[in-house]
Amino acid sequence: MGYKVAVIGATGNVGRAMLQILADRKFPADEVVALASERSVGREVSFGDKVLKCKDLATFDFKGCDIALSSPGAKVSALHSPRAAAAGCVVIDNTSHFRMEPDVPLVVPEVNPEAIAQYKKRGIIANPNCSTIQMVVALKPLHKLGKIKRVVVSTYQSVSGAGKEGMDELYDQTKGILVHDAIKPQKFPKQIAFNLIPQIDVFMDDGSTKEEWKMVVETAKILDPDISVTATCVRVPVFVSHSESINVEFERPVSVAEATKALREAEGVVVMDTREPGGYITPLDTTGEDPVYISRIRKDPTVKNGLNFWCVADNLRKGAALNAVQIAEVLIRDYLKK
Ligand code: 11C
Repeated sequence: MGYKVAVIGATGNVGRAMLQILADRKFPADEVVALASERSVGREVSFGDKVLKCKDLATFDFKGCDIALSSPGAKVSALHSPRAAAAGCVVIDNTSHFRMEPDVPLVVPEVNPEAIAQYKKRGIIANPNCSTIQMVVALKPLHKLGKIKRVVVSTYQSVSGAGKEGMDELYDQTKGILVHDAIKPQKFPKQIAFNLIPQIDVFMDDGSTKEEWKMVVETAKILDPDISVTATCVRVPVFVSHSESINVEFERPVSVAEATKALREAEGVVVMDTREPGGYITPLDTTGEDPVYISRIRKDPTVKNGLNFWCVADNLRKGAALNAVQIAEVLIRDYLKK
């Protein structure tokens, strides 16, 4: 007997990727239900070679559902994830709403799979922010190697992180500018086509943005609260995949060779680093791919034990949908056996 799985927010960028990944990885589901807001009821979404018609999230009864993969937006999740959990369905929630609640585990399976056990407290497991996920997958093997003290990260985040509207805005603005028909920014605070924007999410009191704050506090919760993280998050005119320039300071010296070996051997990581033109990863190369890719590993001679590297991953897959499905796979393997 297989599982009954609900995908909440099934028409969004991440919801559609969740359905595709469940099908691709042959998740042992007897039934998959696509749920969306009232206005999308009846809309068709693909699940492998099948087509599912979206049902209304607001009236859906989660009784009998084993797992929900939820990516509908933070406010909707705040309402429906606890409702699903109360009906006995374990929710893997991709929104920011529950991530920092102490009794909700925040999980990246390659980094802290043991935290999944805490799902019993609330029936909810939080999926981290995309820019955090790819960074901690890369940091984990390095932290094991030389105990990381401090991380300085700058991100180059694709517009798909802002949903389908973000992708439409980049496409329409680019086309509009090329035909001399300027299209005003709506989703983003400034023009994104042929530009970049040093703001993702709202501003916090200290001048950082909420996206930057998420990278700091989520890394502490998932990996190690003793690592200091400082982040600058930037939106770039790329459709899919987030890139990050990461500077790491270790407690002890770590050579480029040691770091490269540890990264090559790490689960979920691919190193592509030949130090010649084109011998590195770019966002276009990783779109539709599962691993976190690492390039440009080199010494930072300006601090005592420093290394720099470049990290790229598909934000809709490892940064969201794939990570959620991987959590579900651990959940059924270790906790919800049938
Ligand atoms: C972006 N990282 O690229 C954001 C999207 O907290 O789940 C994901 C927001 C979140 O805009």
